[in-house]
Amino acid sequence: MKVEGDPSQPVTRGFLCGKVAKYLDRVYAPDRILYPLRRKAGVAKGPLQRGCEHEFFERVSWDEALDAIAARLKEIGDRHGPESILPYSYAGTIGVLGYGSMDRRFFHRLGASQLDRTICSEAGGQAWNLVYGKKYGTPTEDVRFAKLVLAWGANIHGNNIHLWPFVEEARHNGARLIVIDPYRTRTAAVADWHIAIRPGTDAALALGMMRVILNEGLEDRAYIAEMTHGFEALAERVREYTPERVAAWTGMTAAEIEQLAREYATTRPAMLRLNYGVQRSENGGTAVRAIAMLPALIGAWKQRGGGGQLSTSGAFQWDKKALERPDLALASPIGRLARVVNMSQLGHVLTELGQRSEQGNNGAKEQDGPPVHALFVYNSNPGAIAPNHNAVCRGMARDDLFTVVHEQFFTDTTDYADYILPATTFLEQTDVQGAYGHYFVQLSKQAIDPPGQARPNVWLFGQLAQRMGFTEACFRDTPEEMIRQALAIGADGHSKNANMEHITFEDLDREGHVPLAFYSDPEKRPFLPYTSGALPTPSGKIEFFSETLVAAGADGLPNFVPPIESRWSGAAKEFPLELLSRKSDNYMNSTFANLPGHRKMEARTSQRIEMHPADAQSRGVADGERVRVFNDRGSLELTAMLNASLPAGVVAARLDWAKLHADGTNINALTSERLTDIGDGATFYSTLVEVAKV
Ligand SMILES: Nc1nc2c(c(=O)[nH]1)N[C@H]1C(S)=C(S)[C@@H](COP(=O)(O)OP(=O)(O)OC[C@H]3O[C@@H](n4cnc5c(=O)[nH]c(N)nc54)[C@H](O)[C@@H]3O)O[C@H]1N2
Ligand SMILES: Nc1nc2c(c(=O)[nH]1)N[C@H]1C(S)=C(S)[C@@H](COP(=O)(O)OP(=O)(O)OC[C@H]3O[C@@H](n4cnc5c(=O)[nH]c(N)nc54)[C@H](O)[C@@H]3O)O[C@H]1N2
Ligand SMILES: [Mo]
Repeated sequence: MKVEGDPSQPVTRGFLCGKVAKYLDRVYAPDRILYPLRRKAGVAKGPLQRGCEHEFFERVSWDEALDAIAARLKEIGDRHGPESILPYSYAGTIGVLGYGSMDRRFFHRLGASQLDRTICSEAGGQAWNLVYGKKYGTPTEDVRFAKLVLAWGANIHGNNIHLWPFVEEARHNGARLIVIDPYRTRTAAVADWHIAIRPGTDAALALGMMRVILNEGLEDRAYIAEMTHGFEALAERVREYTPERVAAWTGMTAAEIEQLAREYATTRPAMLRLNYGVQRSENGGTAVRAIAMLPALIGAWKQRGGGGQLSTSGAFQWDKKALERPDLALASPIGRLARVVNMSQLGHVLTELGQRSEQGNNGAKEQDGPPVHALFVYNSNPGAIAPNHNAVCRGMARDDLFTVVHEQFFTDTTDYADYILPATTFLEQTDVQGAYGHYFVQLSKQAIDPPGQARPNVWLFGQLAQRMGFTEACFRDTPEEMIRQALAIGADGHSKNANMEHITFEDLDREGHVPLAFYSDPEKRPFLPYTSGALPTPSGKIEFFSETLVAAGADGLPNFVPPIESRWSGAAKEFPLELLSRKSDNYMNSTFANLPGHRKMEARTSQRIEMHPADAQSRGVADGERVRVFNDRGSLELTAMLNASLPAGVVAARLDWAKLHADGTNINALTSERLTDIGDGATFYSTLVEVAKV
């Protein structure tokens, strides 16, 4: 058996990233969980030695597990109110059904708390939508026509390999690649120009670039007049951002800022690849908003291959109502939609919620209501990926917390489970897929039988609904019926979703991938987003100024505010180093980290703390020495690795499983639950630490 790319897919073109090329190692891994398991009586929750987890659990049948879990959830709901039950899921699978369908129906009907899924992209996504109304972007295939590719907080080579061949083709035809990233990624290392900006200062740079562009008359007046709103106010604001001031924040020189602005504004087509790196920062929403305005200011959207891409996901309008059935909340014991709990504050939620009523950081929504008594985890590994790891573990270790984890492996999270249920991989289930880097709807058909008794998410939540006595017919829908619902297939056999009206289930079944309507013939009808018509913003235009933000009590224009956890704050006296707690090149967040082949590929940087030589020297640390990295949230030991390409004062490390570290913790022991300025997202890249020799 073999896993291969589909050569007829116009974006992925038959090749796989290094991680997924070895996917069968994962499917057939000897440590895969194959049967439902129950924690043995008397075994305390907490880290279990890797490879020995089985000893602490006993095998049960699916029937026993489902009956017991349903009974426990019922009891907890009756005693504490159903909002004391918290689902926790993210991107284990991003198939439309597997990500959010039967599970949402189940939890709505139950009256369980709703989860605000903010761990990845909310700050950037909401910021982009404030400017453009919807997340469309330059088609990935068109990047080959660009003459300038500006990768801003975007590790294309490491995280987004399917864009890379188009960047290479553009460069072959004379394009320049500029990378703005504090870390010298694989992308930055091969770029024509790597700007190692200081973390969290991107809004200042974008505003500084705008000032240069306007001072030198490089803006596109006709495009601005036709397509944008609030230009005069923005022009006034950017006057404050002189190259000298911006240089002091970003660590660039004034001349570099001017050069970047000129090069960006005078090269056509100019393509901005803005990924989610910038927005994992306290002021990341504002930064993305400011950066997203650049292509509008210079009219870059008008040229094929110019413009920008944060995500193409706005083009996929699934029938979420039919999939998730929020109306079922009315039939729940609370008779309304339940409170919303922010996933990026899981530590706080499990340890403090309901104990004392506290305003979230940054004035975020108050998450009042009962304490959480049941945690239901699927599609996620919060024991590794959630910020403030120590608080998360303290919470999950509570013996009055009932925890179910639907997983493929014994992870940092299953060590805290009362029940572990075996989950399928994407090869073992059928689903429909959208995308965030292309414009094709795809069907992923089950390719193999699930090993052991592994079962898909849709099956699990349908079964649990039966055991809870939920009689609604939707809990018995099959995956194919649910795919038809996602597509809103009407009586004529065609989808009723925007951009999908031409699609039938049968087409999709036959073709595997079908382009969205506006992308049916890109050679004859290239897709140029945001170049005509009304946009779904309040003004119908691209918004430089946002009345929506003003109404919410915020600044209608972007401005630069240094993060609290940055070199400019008082806290930097005690913890002076800015930490980038980055992803691994060879894992998907925490996925794949347990596989020996993937670990080997990651070995060079694994469990290292990369430091500028000056920062190491002033602490008496030499390359290869063990150091303690700490702040007031946590501490872990790592091996120092000197890296002169980092800005001084910035250190970098990578995400790994806590239980695969010698001291049983990971880099998220240091990250905070403070939320982003827009979207209440996680701030993995605004973290202050200190480093000391062990
Ligand atoms: N190999 C691999 N690929 C992945 C993933 C993975 O874990 N591994 N994860 C997937 C997921 S879930 C996502 S969301 C995407 C994300 O894809 P990207 O958005 O590319 O993700 P990040 O690596 O978080 O951030 C990109 C870069 O931003 C830089 N950065 C950090 N702080 C700042 C800052 O303040 N300013 C600027 N300009 N840059 C900053 C980081 O050093 C990093 O190199 O990747 C996906 N692809
Ligand atoms: N320090 C730091 N932390 C980060 C990040 C960072 O850059 N730095 N990145 C953040 C980002 S961008 C993201 S998106 C999050 C990701 O956080 P998560 O979405 O939790 O991502 P993974 O680590 O991939 O864990 C997914 C889990 O789901 C399981 N799984 C896969 N498929 C299925 C399925 O079909 N059913 C079930 N039940 N389970 C399944 C996998 O085995 C895996 O353990 O992490 C965030 N955390
Ligand atoms: Mo993500």
